[in-house]
Amino acid sequence: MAATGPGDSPRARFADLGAAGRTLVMGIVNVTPDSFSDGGRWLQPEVAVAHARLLRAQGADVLDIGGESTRPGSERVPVDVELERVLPVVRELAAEGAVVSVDTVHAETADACLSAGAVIVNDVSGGLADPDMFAVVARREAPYVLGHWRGDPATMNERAVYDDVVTEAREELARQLTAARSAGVDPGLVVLDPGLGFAKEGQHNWELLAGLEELQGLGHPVLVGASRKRFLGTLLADPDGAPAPPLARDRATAAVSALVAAAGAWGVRVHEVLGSVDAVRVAAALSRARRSR
Ligand code: PMM
Repeated sequence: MAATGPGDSPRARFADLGAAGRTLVMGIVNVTPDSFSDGGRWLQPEVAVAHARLLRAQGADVLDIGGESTRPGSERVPVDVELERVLPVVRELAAEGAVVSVDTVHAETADACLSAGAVIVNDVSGGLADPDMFAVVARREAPYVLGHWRGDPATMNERAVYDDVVTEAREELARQLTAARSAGVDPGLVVLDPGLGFAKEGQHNWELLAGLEELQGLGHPVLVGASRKRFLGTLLADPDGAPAPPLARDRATAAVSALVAAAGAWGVRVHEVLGSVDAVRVAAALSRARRSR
C-alpha cells in the first residue's frame, strides 16, 4: 500500500514511488484525436478516465495524461483546447488516488494540472518549448521528466543528425539540466528521458537504448518511452518490408521494458500495461536473485 495519497505533496508522492523497488510502469492515456497509435480512442473524458482506471487496475504505477499529439507533423494545440481535454481526466484520476503525470510542453497546462492534483510534469521538450516551464516546475516543486528534444514535430525529423547520438543527447540533456537548476528546479525531482523518436531515426533509438548507462551517468533516474514506436515496427517488418502496425508492437515493447528494467531504468512509458508490468517484475526478480548469490 502506498504511504501517501491525494493530500500529500508531489514531492512526497514521487518519493513514495521508489517504494515499489523496481522499474515503474507509466500507462499512457492520450486524450487526442491524432496520436499515432491510439488517436481518437480516448478523446471523451469519461472514456479516457475508464481507460486510465483499467491501466491502473492492470498495475500501472503512474498514469500519463496527454492532450497534444507529438507525432511527426502533428498540429500544435492551443492551451485552452489542451486543458479542456486533460483537466477533467487529471482531476478525476487524482481524486481517486492515482499518481498522475501530465504530458505537456506548456507551462500553463502543467500549472493547471498540478492544481488539479497531477504529481509529475512530463515535458518531452525538456524545457525548450516554453520559456516558462522551468519557473512553473520550480515554483510548484514538481517532479519533472526532462526529455531530449530538438524542436517541435514539424521540424524534428530533419534534426535527426548526429555523429554520436548518445554523447550528444547526454550533452544536450546536461545543458537543459543546468538551465533547469538555474531556474530553481530541484535536481532531486528530475527524471531524464532520451526522447526516443524525437529527432531520432530508428538506429538512433537503438543506440540510445544501448547507451542507457551513459545517460544514467548524469546521476538522474531515466524514463524510457519506446512503446509502439516506429523503430519497433521496422524491426518487426514482414518479409515484404511492410512495418508491423502499432498495435502489433506491444510484445516488442514489453521486451524493451524487460531489458531497460534490467539496465536499471526508473520507468517505462507504455500503452499496453500488462506485458510491461510482467516484464519489470521479471527483471526485478532476476536482479534480486543476482544480489543474493
Ligand atoms: N513519447 C511520446 C509522448 N510522450 N513522453 C516521454 N516522457 N517519453 C516519450 O518517449 C514520449 C512521451 C509519443 O508517443 P505517444 O504519441 O504514443 O504518446
